[in-house]
Amino acid sequence: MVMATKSASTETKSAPPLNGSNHEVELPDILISDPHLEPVWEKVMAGERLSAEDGVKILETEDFSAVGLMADYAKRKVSGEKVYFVLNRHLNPTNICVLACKFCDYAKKPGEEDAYEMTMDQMLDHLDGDIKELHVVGGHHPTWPFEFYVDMIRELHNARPDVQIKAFTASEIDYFWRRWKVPPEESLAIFKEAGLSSMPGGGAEVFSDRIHKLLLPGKAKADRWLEIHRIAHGMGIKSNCTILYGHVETFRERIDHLILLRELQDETNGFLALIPLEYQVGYTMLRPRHTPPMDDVKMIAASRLILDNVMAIKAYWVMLGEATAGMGLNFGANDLDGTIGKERIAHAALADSPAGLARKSMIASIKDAGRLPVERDALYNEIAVHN
Ligand code: V47
Repeated sequence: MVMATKSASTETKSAPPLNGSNHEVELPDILISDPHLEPVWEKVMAGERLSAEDGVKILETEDFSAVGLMADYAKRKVSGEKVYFVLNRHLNPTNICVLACKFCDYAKKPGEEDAYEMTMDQMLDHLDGDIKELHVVGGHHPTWPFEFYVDMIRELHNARPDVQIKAFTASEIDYFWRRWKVPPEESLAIFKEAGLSSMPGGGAEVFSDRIHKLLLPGKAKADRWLEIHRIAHGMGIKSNCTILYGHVETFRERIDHLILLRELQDETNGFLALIPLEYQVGYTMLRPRHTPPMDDVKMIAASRLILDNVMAIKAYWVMLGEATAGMGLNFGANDLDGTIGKERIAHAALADSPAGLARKSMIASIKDAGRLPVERDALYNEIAVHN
């Protein structure tokens, strides 16, 4: 059953405390040159919820330093000087996909040049070194049976029970229903029993019927994406959430998307992190150029300030590049994601970031931003603080 989502509300109410982590933070003295930001800062100082209109003002302003300081204040209240990272690998088992999303360079049709399907041994090879998290996301394959995915999770888990498996976007879980008639409650229970630990946040794109019609016909819509995460959270499966920005969406559509995520988080408290995904222009070229770095960091700041109930906001270096991601750590982000290994989705769209980073590069980037690197697992349990 598809459940109706509430429309993005603009009401003002207080932000809820975040999982017991409320750091004492001195109020910064912010010199605001854009008068539109003054009421926004008043609300942030008072711990009041921002409205959709406030969010749009943050994206529109040219007063970068004020926005950065506001978001940094909100971030430090949540996690102090800490910036998290995880030793992880991305596993993309196949790029063969029945969908044809207009922003995606990764998906291929069967038999097309560069289409691939990994063997189980190739998948198991991703479990190398001292990784703590395996991120598994792939195409919506036309013929791989549901049982193959269950075996995949079981074998990966049995090979390395110490590695937490974060697998399958809501869009893939929806596809298992559409293709194999396995409802989300059932597929998630089976995957959990086989060793799945949490879910990634992909497939959300932008929660807007206009964008859905334009860019992702046939893919799970907003209501369904949110419903599947609601089900997962109800079963004790934590998840992440994303927004894909920097293509044909409006600022208001971005903020409405964040507010729908905030509403679900109020209900379930099941989201661990938001990852704002910067559109990689690649060959799809919905826009001629990447989002400029200053707009990327404003998007991070807006995410932090609107999503007052989600602990981690990631500066995803794979899509932003290391330099912009480093700046993001001063605009409200408190997570650099992971070491990744061989990532294929952004790199198919010509991302020019390196294929993977080592633990020492993650630590160096976080220290360069003046922050405290904290190594975590997939569920944000702290493993080591690197002073
Ligand atoms: O769902 C596809 C996006 C997502 C492009 O949960 C593109 O921790 C930009 O969701 N430009 C997959 N984005 C990546 C993802 C993710 C990444 C890192 C961490 C987590 C997490 C999740 O990539 C897809 C889609 O939204 N995508 N094509 C593109 N050209």
